[in-house]
Amino acid sequence: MVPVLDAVELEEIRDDFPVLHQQVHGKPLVYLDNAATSQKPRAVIEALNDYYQRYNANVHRGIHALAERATREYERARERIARFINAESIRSVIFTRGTTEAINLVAYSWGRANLKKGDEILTTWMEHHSNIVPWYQLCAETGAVIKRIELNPDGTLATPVISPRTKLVAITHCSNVLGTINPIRQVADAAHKAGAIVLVDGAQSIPHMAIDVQALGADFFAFSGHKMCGPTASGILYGKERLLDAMPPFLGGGEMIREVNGTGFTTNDLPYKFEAGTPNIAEAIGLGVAVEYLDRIGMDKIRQHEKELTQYATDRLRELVEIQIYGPLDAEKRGGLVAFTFGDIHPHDLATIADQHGVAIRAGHHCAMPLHKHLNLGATARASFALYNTRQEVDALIRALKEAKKVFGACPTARQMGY
Ligand code: 7TS
Repeated sequence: MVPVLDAVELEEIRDDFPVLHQQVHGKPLVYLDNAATSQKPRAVIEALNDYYQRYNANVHRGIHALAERATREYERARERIARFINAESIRSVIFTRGTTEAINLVAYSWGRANLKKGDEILTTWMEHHSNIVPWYQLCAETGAVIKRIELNPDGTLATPVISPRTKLVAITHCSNVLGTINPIRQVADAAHKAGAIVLVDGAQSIPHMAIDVQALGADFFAFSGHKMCGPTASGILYGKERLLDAMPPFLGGGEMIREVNGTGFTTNDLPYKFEAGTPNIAEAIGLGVAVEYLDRIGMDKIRQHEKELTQYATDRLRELVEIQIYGPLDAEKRGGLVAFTFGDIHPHDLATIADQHGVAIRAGHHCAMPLHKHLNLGATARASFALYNTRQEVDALIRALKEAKKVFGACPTARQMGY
């Protein structure tokens, strides 16, 4: 099969990412920790520099030239992002610091206004803590309860059981451990039929595939800029206007008000109602540039490349005796990441040996402790891909794992040592 990105195209993409061209412990860097954060292309780094060097000013306040330019670029980023996700309107696109803040916004604002004792929040076992803890906090305050959609043995989602008490379905689009891509449209249709709304955690999907929030049927869609080639502390909450309009503000302060008098305030229009205080201006502009960069390459191409790479990685990993991969084995059903354990070698030891070979992977519970407990696992190792990764890099990971086996194979196993 001819790869979707040939060697020349891939090399051109890699050239856009300055950080990739370095040695770590005397070996070429192989960065396979993209689910934690992706690297940034030069265009994004330059956009940050450009803002600070040429037009640093606050937005939506000044009428001087710099302030007007900053406001124009900030709002242009919002427009680009709105188009990128096919948002209802630019009013439905709110800048946040990332997925965590976006989900907390919904939990505090929509949640406290709409949930009461006995209401149910339906979620899954494969959520990141940022799509669990805000709901636990909300339940503790309101008396609402959490229910979960079960997992199939292959790591895919079982059919959701939505009760008349379900008010919200909070679900990840793509698991950061199992890699599973969830059937959001089906879940949303079932939820809407039962009168519930759907919040989608898109942190691990939007960097890797084309997203159309309306086609998905998402009422809210949260994501982080830093996992999709954008700056840290950039992110978006997309919400249906109808819902956002009815919600009280999350944070109070400048920008989110229309008028303040001696006794109270009235709120600003969307999206500003939810953007209190000076926002992360440079980061928002940088996210707009990241989106433009991804768009230029094409999200369908990126998805295809990562699918090929994930299938290659899964197949190569499975050549290793004692490897256990979590989640669906078919790359069609998973995003660009593979979590695994390798015999009795502790995942932290695997990550340490890999690092010595220049290969960056993550080990631990990946902020998904309930999932690991549900699967009876302490920790997993995880390789996660981005548009710039190559098959040669997967080969480097496999070599590092074989080395780990040599080092730890002869030692008492982790289990024998009691951890
Ligand atoms: N949701 C999912 C599915 C995630 O994978 C993450 C971060 C978040 C939410 C939180 O994103 P933040 O930008 O607000 O922090 N996941 C990971 C990870 O898998 N390894 O490091 C961070």
